[in-house]
Amino acid sequence: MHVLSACPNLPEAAHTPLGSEVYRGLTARPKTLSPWLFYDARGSELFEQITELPEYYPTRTERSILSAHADQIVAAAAGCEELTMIELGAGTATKTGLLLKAAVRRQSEVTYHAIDVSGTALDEAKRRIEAELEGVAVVPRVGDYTQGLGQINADGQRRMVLYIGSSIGNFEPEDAVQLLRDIRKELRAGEKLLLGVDMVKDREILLKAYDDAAHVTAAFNKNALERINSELDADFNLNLFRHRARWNEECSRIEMHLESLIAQSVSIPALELEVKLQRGETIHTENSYKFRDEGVIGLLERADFHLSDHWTDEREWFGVYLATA
Ligand code: AVJ
Repeated sequence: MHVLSACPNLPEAAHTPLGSEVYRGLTARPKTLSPWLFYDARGSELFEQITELPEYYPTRTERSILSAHADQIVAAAAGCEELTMIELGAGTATKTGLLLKAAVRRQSEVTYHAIDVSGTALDEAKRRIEAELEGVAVVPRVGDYTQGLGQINADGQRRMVLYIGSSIGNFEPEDAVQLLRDIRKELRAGEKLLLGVDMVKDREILLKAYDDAAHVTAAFNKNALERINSELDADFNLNLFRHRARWNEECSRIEMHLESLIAQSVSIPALELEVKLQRGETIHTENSYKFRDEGVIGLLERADFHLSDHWTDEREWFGVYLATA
C-alpha cells in the first residue's frame, strides 16, 4: 500500500493507508478500490463464510488436494532434510494443519511461522493448532508478507514457504512476479515454495463462485463501502449499489465491481472529497486471476524458481505447485 505524501494540502486522513487508498481509487478513472480494504473484522468474518458456500469451490478443493497428498507434498519438500514451515497470509490456518500433521509424522517436531496482518486470526491459529497437533510450535508474526522472511532462523532446517489459497490471484501478473521474486531473494538454493492457485474453468462455475445465491459475496464486496463509511465518515448508501461479478476472458480474471444504480454523489468528509457516480458506473474492487499450468510455471520461472512437483484434483479446478529456489 502506498501513502500519498506529495499533497500537503490534503487532510490528515488522506495520509493514512486507508485514506490514501480511498482517495487515490475514487479519484481515478475508472474508479477502483484495493481488495485489502475488504478485510476488517466484519470482512474477514464474511470471507470465512464465503469459504463455506456451496458455490465457492476453491477452499474445499484445495483442502481436498492437501488432504489427499499431504505426506507426499511434505516428503517432496523435505527431501532428506527437516522442514521449518512459514505461511504468508496464514489467517486462521485451517488448511495448514493437514501439512503440519504430515510433517510431525516425519520429524516429530516442527516449527510453524504464521505471518498475517491480523493478530487476532494468528492468536486463534496458534491456540487451535497447538491444542490439536502435538509437536507443532506456532510462532505468530503480525506484519507484511515478505519483510523479515529472511530473518526467520530455521536452525539449519530447510524452509518451506506456503502461499496457498490462491491469494496470488489478487495481484496483477507483474506484481505477482515481483512478490515471488521477493520471496525467492529470502530463500537459499534448495529451499521450497508451495503455491496454491485457482485454475481457469467453465465460466458459469467461476461466476457463481463470486455471485452466490445467499449474497454473502455481495455483502463482502459492499463491506468495502461500509468500512469507508465507518472509518472515513462517508455516506455511501449500500442500497444504491449492486454487486457485480464479471469474467474477463482476455485477462483471465474474475472482476468484482460495485455498480451505482443511480446518478449520485457521495461525500467523504474525512478526505474533503465528493465522489460523483453516474448511473451504471462501477467501482472496481477486486481481480481474482485464474491460471493455466503454463502460466503458473512462467510466473515461477520468471521469479527464478523451478517447478519440482504439482498436484491437482480430478476436475483440475485447483493447483498446488511445489517450487524450488
Ligand atoms: C482470498 C483472494 C483468494 O479471489 O477467491 C472470495 C477472495 N473474493 N470471494 C478469491 C474472494 C470474493 C479470494 N482470495
